Amino acid sequence: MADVCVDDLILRLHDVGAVKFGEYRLKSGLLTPIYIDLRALVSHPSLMNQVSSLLYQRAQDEKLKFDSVCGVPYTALPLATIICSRNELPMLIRRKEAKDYGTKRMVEGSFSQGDTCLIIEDTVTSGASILETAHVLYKEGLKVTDAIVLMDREQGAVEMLASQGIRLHPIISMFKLLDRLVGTQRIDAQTSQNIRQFILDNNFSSKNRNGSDSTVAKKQCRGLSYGQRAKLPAVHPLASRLLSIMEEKRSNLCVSADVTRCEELLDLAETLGPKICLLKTHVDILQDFTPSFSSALQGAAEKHNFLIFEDRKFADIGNTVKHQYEGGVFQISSWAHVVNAHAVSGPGVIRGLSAVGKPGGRGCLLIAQMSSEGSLATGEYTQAVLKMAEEQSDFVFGFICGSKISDKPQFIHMTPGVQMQAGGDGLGQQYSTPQQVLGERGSDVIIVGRGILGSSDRLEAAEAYREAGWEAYTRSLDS
Ligand code: 5BU
Repeated sequence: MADVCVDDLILRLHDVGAVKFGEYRLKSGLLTPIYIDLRALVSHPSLMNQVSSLLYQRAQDEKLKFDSVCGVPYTALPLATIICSRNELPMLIRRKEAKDYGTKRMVEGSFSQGDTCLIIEDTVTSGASILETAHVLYKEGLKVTDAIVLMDREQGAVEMLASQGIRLHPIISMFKLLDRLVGTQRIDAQTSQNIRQFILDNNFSSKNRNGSDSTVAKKQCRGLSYGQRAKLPAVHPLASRLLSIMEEKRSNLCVSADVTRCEELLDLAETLGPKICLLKTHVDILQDFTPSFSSALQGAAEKHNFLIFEDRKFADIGNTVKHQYEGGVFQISSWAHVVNAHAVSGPGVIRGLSAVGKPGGRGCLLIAQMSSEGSLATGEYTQAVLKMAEEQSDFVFGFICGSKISDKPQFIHMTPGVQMQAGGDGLGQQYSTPQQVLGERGSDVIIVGRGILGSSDRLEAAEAYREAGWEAYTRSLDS
């Protein structure tokens, strides 16, 4: 009976345009031959009822025990509402916008500590959005053991969630959907075959992560959360640490602490520390640098769990940058987790820096593009930088760039020139918004200086950027 209902549902979904074939470019830039968009369901009440019944039926068939139901925002929210209303079950709402995060509740509805919550989702690719909702529920003391999803794209979500202790129960799987549509002559066998190949080539599950030539490492990193990327086999240990911090603190914000006094910089580290994953310095603009400043900064980084990035932009021959990195007044390698370099002098610059930094677990970003108007770091130069990074990925773990330039999820992309409004500063700096940088151009980290430093309430401004950055990232995850 359930199978008949599913067969019928597949055709109805196709009828209302919720399953589309062609070439669709996801926000990540990846071209997909099939696009599932269940947002349109709300315009079809009888379909909404049919889907909700099937989801709830599945919970009963599996004899799932739960105290409440939570739909992953937004598309699954009305489905969870119908299920709860019809069956008189308590519902929980996960807030997506945490306006006053930390003071406002992230989960609405009443529950007791230790209650089990069943998650409902409309469609899954990697499973990242289910996991994210589960994490919000865990933080409130709830348990999540099962999730039911209408449409599983069969790209590894079942395995990924199982590895996190969550059983995923799909109603429709991608291959079943294709079979049904071929069987009813709605699509031809070749289209189906192309999609199957695409799905097999783009599987995010950990069972495929078996080294540097794993499928996942070859593919786009969108769809993988920061936390998942932190666990990839090919990831640099420092990148792994940074990605874990980003996941844990829900922050992809790097503050550019461009101030000229040590006290003010330490004050920034102390105040903004909880909001950021990285703090970026220009140590050579400090008027009163002393070695005790760098110890104090390391203390703040330890306390608030962020990494220190000295934006030194090394650009000389290998032998010279070795001295500049390790010695002189600043002894950068002793306190900065991350530095960056221009690749203009060739790969020797990385070898020189690596000789100093690698033994201590430090890492380097290559400047592949710049935010300033008229920058020469474009086109072939950017491609050459990418190649150089790939050749020395035991020390280089990412890029300074305007948009994502590498599909390898182990590389972290960081973008300066970010403010809430696009524009410029009159001296060549060009600003984009967090949504443009993270949502549309696929970068991972926003670097913000004057957007925060120029505010009368720097903490409030940092929180606004953190929130905007996190929103842009979560929205792009399953797109
Ligand atoms: P702003 O105040 O948000 O414009 O500061 C940007 C910071 O990032 C500043 O420290 C620059 O030196 C740094 N930066 C940049 O703006 N653009 C680049 O391409 C690179 C670094 Br590389």
